[in-house]
Amino acid sequence: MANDALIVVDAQVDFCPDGALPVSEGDLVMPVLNRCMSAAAAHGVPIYASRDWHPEQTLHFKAQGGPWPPHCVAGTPGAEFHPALALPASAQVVSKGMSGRDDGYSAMEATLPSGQTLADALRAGGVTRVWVGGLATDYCVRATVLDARKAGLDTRVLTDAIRPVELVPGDGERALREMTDAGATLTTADEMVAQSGS
Ligand code: VGL
Ligand code: ZN
Repeated sequence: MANDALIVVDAQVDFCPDGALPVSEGDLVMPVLNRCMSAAAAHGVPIYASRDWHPEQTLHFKAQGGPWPPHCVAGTPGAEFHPALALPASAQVVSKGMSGRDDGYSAMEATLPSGQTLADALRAGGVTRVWVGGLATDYCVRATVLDARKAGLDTRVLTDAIRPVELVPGDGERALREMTDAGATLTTADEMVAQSGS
């Protein structure tokens, strides 16, 4: 796991049941992500937790012509990480979707407090393999995984730690196919935990 990183995508209140843009069963990924984060933290694997962090007005929202109801507005309760997500002290938060001019789906373009992008941080850290879970399969997980593949990373999708929005039924399955077509590997939290010792 020496050159690994774990990317936890948008495990936020607004993407869970009762949130502003609810993903069916979105809350069920939290315990699975927690297992992955514990294993990562125990083995010194860097953890990056992305958050959707939008301005009040953005082309991403319906009122400005975008596809989505308002969600994850920076600083609001809906933008908080889900209360069941147990972020280890070592986890680094990266924020995305802040410009107001684009959707900002990919966590690879999210930025650390320093302004460095996750893509640059991974490169600087010599990361060659990433494990990816979170919300939602057909948007931010998909975009993150496709960007990780473009960056040449060995990319493992944690299928039991993701759930789709499915604006259109079948979007989740289609996204998984796009990810594997791009060279990503589907795996599970159990497999990640099992490999963590090696
Ligand atoms: C997301 C829709 C809108 C996501 C973010 O995190 O997948 N989906 N904004
Ligand atoms: Zn968003």
